[in-house]
Amino acid sequence: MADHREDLLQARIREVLDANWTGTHTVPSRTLYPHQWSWDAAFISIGLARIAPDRAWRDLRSLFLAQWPDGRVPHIVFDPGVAERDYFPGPTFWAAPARAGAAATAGPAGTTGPATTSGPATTSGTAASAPGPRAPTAAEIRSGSPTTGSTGIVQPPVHALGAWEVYRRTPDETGAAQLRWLYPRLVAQQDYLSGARDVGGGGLASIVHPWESGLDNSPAWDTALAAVPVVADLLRRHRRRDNQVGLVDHRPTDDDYARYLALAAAYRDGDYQDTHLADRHLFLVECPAFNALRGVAELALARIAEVVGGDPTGHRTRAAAITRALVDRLYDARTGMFHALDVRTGRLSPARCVNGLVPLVLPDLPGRQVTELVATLRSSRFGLTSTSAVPSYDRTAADFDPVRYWRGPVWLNMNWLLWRGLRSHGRDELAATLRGTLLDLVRRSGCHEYFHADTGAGIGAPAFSWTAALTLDLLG
Ligand code: 9YW
Repeated sequence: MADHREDLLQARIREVLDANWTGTHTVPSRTLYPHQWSWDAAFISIGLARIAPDRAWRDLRSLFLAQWPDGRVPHIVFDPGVAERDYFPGPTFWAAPARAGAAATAGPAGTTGPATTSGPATTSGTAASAPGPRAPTAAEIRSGSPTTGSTGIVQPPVHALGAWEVYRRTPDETGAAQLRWLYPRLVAQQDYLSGARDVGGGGLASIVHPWESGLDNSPAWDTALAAVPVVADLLRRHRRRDNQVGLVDHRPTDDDYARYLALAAAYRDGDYQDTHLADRHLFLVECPAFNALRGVAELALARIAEVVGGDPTGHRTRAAAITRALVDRLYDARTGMFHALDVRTGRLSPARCVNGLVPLVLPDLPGRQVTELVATLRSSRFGLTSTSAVPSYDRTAADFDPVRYWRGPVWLNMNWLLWRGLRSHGRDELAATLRGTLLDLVRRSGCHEYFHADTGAGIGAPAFSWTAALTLDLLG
């Protein structure tokens, strides 16, 4: 019986991943998201590793072919075959790579000097000084993406973990060759985030837009976002598409959306440069999940470096520094969890959101924080039980909304990260409970984008790639 149920689930998952495969990459959803998204590609590769590693590598490679000379990996790579009207804001709004030219001449990770030189595209020189593979030159990185339209913002760097997971499942020569190609590019991605994006100067990367967190309308951004004026005219000039395809009640509000457009336009109009951001940009936030995933990426890079002949020690040292900075800057002992820091005001957001639990995924998180995060996970605020997965926001908050995107619903990627975190800290029983709850949810409601936080009903896009891929990984 159990086997039959698992077969059915596996078949459904394969259908979703096959239907969303374009031949070069996987889209998150045919209906809502017709291009390639950055952190989606990483999560998807982790599932594909189990059924089609060749596709997993191609997904990661097609994303990194659009990497910018300064090392940033764009949050969306636009498919030139998709009509502009099918996704907003599309290539015309972002105006990259035309605008990217200026960011490129600022040099790798915000250093000065032309990007056309043959110097390494890293600031730490990790890859360049290591005896193994050399970093790609800025020109080489750029040569991959001259015609590809992309956005100019980033998403959480889950890709090194993805690459490592794919290799771990198929540790053959093909996999090693893929790692050799990816490694310097992954290092350049990390260097961009730890260099140009350390706006607060404390060792954590700032996001310049809520979209960079991947948790678009999370309450974690509410206080920082309040500083961004709502320019209604922007919404009149640009028609939203997301709430025509998805339900209005589930999507970010118009006010939030107007702020998103204003922030994206301001960053674009500054040619995507990261210099003097503190003086001119209205949204600069250190997200606990984004930074925890930077740490996880360094640990994955240490494993990859062992295969490709890089320097694992440097990566481990950097991972430890990120964990320390997270605890020092973003942990609040009064709430027993991490919070987003508004770099402009120096204040932690009061909202208790799922991104504040994600640092559990760091294996070197100190015992005190682990114990307190686990207690928070089990408290009525997040209510992890055998019938209830972890919602995206505090269930007891007055503005908790079980259907509105990142303001309440259950998301599979966040729960998958927590599942990994619980296991890495020896909380096997709770990890098994969470796994069982997630598998039941997907069996019952399908591979939806997110799930109603009270009823578990599937909502958002119905055939969503990362839900399918990560469920495959949970199945083992
Ligand atoms: C958007 C694609 C993306 C995810 C984000 C999620 C949503 C909306 O969908 O963003 O239009 O970009 O919030 O995490 O990458 O699945």
